[in-house]
Amino acid sequence: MDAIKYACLTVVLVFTIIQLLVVYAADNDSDSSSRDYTKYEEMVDIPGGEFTMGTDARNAKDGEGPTHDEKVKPFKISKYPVTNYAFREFVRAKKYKTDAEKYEWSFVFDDFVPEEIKNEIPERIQGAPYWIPVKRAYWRQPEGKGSGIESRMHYPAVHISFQDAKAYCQWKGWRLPTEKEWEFAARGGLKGKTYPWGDKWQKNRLNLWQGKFPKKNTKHDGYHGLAPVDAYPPQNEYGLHDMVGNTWEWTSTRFETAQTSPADDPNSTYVLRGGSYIDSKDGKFNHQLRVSTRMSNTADAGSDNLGFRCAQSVGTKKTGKLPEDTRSKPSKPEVKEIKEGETVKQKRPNPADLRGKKKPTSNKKKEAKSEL
Ligand SMILES: [Ca+2]
Repeated sequence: MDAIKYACLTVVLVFTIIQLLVVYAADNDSDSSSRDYTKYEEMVDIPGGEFTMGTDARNAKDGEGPTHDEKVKPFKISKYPVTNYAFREFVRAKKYKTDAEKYEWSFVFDDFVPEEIKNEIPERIQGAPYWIPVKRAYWRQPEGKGSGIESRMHYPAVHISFQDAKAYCQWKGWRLPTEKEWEFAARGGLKGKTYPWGDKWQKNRLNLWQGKFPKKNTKHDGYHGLAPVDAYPPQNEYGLHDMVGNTWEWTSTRFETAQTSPADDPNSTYVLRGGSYIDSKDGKFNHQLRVSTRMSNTADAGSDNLGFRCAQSVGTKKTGKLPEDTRSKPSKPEVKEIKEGETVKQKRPNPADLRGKKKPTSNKKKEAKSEL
């Protein structure tokens, strides 16, 4: 009898331990590896100086050209984009809720949205049906309910709005880089070059879209969607990773200098830099990836190719203080009963690449235009 008792007790104990482990894993998005993710929070010293910003290329767009002379003071900038691991530390410490959580949805690229979710979402964006507005998609569940970051701690945090990015950097005692600083850093000390490493295109230095967008991605660079922040070697002599490709990154620079809206207004527009995994080598679709690539978006924008990195003025100290949340509260999506034949327009931000193109249309099987 004793043997049976011991056997039962052992089974119960083992079962309890397994349950505890499962609960712990679910609560902590734990990664089984003992990897040191804090190394991705390193800042790099950038010397500052004068430089020629922008490009005179004929296909310059979104104010990328003409070139002009600029000057920046010495500063520091993150070696990598801010990772899921680092962003999670911030969220845990400050119980921070991102704009995507407040809106209760964000944009996910079509290829990563399960069919059953697509079928539930009849709306698409005119000219860009490959951006799907997915409910409850945010940094911790980048493809919506059921997705997670357990194995993606060293991936860039995405679905991050301007205000989210700014709040994270301020909590670290840092700030967002200005656009000038971002480009100075990306150029890595080189003058007038197309890429952070020089003028010659080099494979496997960045994560982009290879193949015919949006139907085919050959993934020669190893990644269909996002890549880990250290998937490729540093892109320049400053040792910076992922400046070009993978995710767009917020800067603190207003896109339209004449904007009079408050800085925290969801409709204020800011410059994004770096391009993302849906951009291209030659600009035949989406943006051409180079050191001067830029565009803008509203402060509340969110999608699975939109992240950030931080900067720091030389001589400042860490405060660890979160700035007062002065954001204009994004109104919650209106929840209305939908009568037959009625359409309901919900308030929602833009995906990274489509400022001002968020007018929804019905989900017809249309070919996406190759140019945004
Ligand atoms: Ca790729």
